[in-house]
Amino acid sequence: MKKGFVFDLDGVITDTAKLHFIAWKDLAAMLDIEIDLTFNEQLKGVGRMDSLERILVYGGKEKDFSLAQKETLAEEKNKHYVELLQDLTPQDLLPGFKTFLDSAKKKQVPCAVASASKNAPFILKKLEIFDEFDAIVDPATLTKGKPDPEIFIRAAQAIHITPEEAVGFEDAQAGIEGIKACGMFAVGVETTEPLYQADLRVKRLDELSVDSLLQK
Ligand code: GL1
Ligand code: MG
Repeated sequence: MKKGFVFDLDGVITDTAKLHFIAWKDLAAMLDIEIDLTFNEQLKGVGRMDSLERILVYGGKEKDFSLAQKETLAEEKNKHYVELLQDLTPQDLLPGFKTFLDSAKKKQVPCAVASASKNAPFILKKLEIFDEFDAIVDPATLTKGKPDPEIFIRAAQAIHITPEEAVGFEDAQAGIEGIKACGMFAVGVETTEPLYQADLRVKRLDELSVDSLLQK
């Protein structure tokens, strides 16, 4: 029996994965590195500095910048990303998410957010669902990023359940791996690429019934 839900944000709650891609693609272009959607799959679920490192390695420029320069580049990407977020409204919730969340809340299922994004609280406020969550893990307090399970373990703790009692929702392969590594039940929200190891795969969350998930 499951007792609580743990959601990734970008690509599960809202389609900000697409905005991250725009901001990273522009930053990479400035450095003469071209990234495409296939490469972007490797950035999904990966935090800001690690994403930048992966882009630099991909472009063969990992040794070209000091830490301070890399921090400036990451800040620049974030500035652009935050600009792209300004127009976000509840209309930008992914289809089916709100219906599913409302149903979970009605049944008093505790819900947490496990996102590597430092912008998660801001985005949830823009989407007008910040108050619906019982916990939001602060990624600044983590020692390891996805696919390490740390963020999912912390999310379960924050809603006072064990990982085995939780269902995790992810659109990134790294996220599914983290969910499975701590014994959670994994729901893969698939857009383009197939997600391996997911216990269930859906296109949108309202394909699922809260009751049947709680019985997993
Ligand atoms: C960071 C990365 C993004 C994305 C998210 C996780 O977000 O920069 O590209 O991978 O983590 O979905 P942020 O910059 O908002 O902390
Ligand atoms: Mg995601």
